[in-house]
Amino acid sequence: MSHFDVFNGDADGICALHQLRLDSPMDATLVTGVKRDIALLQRVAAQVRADDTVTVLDVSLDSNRAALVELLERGVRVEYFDHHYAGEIPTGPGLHALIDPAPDVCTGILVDRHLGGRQRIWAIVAAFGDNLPDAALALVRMLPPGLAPSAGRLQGLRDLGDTLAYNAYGDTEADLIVHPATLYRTLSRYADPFAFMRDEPVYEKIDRSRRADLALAQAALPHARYPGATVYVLPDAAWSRRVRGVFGNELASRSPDLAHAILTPDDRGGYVVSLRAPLARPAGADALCRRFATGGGRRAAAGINHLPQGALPEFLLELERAWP
Ligand SMILES: [Mn+2]
Repeated sequence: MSHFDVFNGDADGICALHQLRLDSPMDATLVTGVKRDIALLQRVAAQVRADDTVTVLDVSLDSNRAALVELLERGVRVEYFDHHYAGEIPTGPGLHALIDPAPDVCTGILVDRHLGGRQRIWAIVAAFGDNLPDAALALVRMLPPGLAPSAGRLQGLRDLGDTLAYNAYGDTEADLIVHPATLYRTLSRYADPFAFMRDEPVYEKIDRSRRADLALAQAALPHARYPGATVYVLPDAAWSRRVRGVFGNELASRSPDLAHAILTPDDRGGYVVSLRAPLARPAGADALCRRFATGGGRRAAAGINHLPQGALPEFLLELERAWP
């Protein structure tokens, strides 16, 4: 009998699993990848046998439905924690699902609920990493008085969440600073997040790369400027693919009245597009991206997985029209 831990490679996925395994250690095969790679369960389905068990964390059930149903039909027991869109949850004795798509919840918080807060410090890191600072602070207030962190240590937990989150950005595993399974294995030796930050060079390594990537992006010149939107086309490089989203966030907070599009070349001669609506009017990004075949996302932040080279003029036109 074997166990499989299947988890999103971002801060939330890693910290959710870390809480579970601090609480009940288990030898497991790790299955993870870049943040965008959410179809993880199908990767493992062929290896799993009927008497095996699987834990799935922080990837949409809807995106893993076929593999999940197949495992359940084979009698595999699956434990599933997630906060993304799930659709209808399969029924059956083999599935234990804790799923809550509320906007102030992340998977680390769901695991915190499941464990009655026994590893709460890591749920706080998860919430910071998933960009839910209010939820993180709510968890901090639930800590016993003696364990409440100082302002400096609180900032440390926030930095740790941001740093773990940054490591999962990229289009393929080759773009990542450290493979998320390696990062998890290193982190898993530490119950204390401050000891991890102090003693593990990998923390400093990711942090340094994040700063260097951002500095390179900040030195880039816009490809186009419109009254209501700015467009960047970053070079075909791993740092571009890592920094795309974080750079978009930074531009948005610097110029809250402008929409921002960040494009990076993809391996099919087109572009991956990350689009942010103006912070001051955070809507319309999803509608614009959905006009293209591989577009989707949320109202404030959306993307196009593959914008063909020939469709770039049309994209720029739509952008100019959406935010005149
Ligand atoms: Mn998450």
